[in-house]
Amino acid sequence: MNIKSIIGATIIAALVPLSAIAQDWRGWNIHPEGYPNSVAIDEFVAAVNETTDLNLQIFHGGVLGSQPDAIEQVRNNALEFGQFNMGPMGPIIPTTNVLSLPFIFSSVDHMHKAMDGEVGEIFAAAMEREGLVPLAWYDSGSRSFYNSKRPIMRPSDVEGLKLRVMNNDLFVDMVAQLGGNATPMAFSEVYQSLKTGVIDGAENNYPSYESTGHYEVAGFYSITDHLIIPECLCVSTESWNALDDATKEAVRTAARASATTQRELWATREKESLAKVEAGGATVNEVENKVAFQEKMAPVYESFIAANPDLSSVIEAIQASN
Ligand code: BDP
Repeated sequence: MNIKSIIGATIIAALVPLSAIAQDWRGWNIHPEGYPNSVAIDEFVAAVNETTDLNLQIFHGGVLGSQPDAIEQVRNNALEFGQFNMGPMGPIIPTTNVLSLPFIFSSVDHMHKAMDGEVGEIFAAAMEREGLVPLAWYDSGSRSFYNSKRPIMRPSDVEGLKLRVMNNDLFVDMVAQLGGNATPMAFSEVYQSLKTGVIDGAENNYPSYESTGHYEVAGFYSITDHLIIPECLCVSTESWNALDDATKEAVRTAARASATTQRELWATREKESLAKVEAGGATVNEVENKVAFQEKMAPVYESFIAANPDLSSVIEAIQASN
């Protein structure tokens, strides 16, 4: 750009109200088309494009990069929105790490109740300060371990297993307390790593265990339900602040409606995915004594609270919201 065009562009920017410029927003999503989250985001995109001057486009399947990178990109407004799991958010926005503590929620209903109420506001405020505005909370069910070696019945069955976790030291510690070895790894690399034996297993909900084909190469799924982590539909604070109030309202309304859709689709997909992995040869087992797993997590909480004393009130707020 030469100096003339810079001056020209500056004058235009100063004269034209932001709302009058159709703004293009690019969004990140890790899941393939047709996944509950993807369908809900498509609905969000369509509603926003119809009711506002914004022009949204979503890129499914993680084609715009890994989740930790995408979170940074949206924070920096290099991408305008994204649909994120709160697991990889913790290393970037420490308050949100509370959501990655094993067994922090007693059920998915507890998680919804907390996130849709005052507890959700605590996380929203922390995220807004760090460049992300959560517009609505999506469901991600509960996560359990799966591996290619054996069914996990008790904590000692995890000993020696090499397990992939999402990018967050809390999950490394969680697996270590059970005697396993955790490797943080990008979601897109897990299938190949399971297939070649670089890792023995991983952990996830039924829909992701199924959609990724991990059940084909790690056929023992054991219901530990150790993590219940919400997901957000987020927009960069910078893009958000540039909107007028009416547009903000329309975008939020579309996001909330999409979360309702996502949660409904999620409930159906969980059942479908379970049926599909079982039909595909996976063995799913109940864990009789989940409390034994939960008790092993005491040191995870102790070191977390020692390192983040200011967050113990957030843990208490979650426990009180049940
Ligand atoms: C899925 C989440 C997705 C994560 C993925 C993972 O929806 O955001 O990236 O797990 O394990 O359940 O990386």
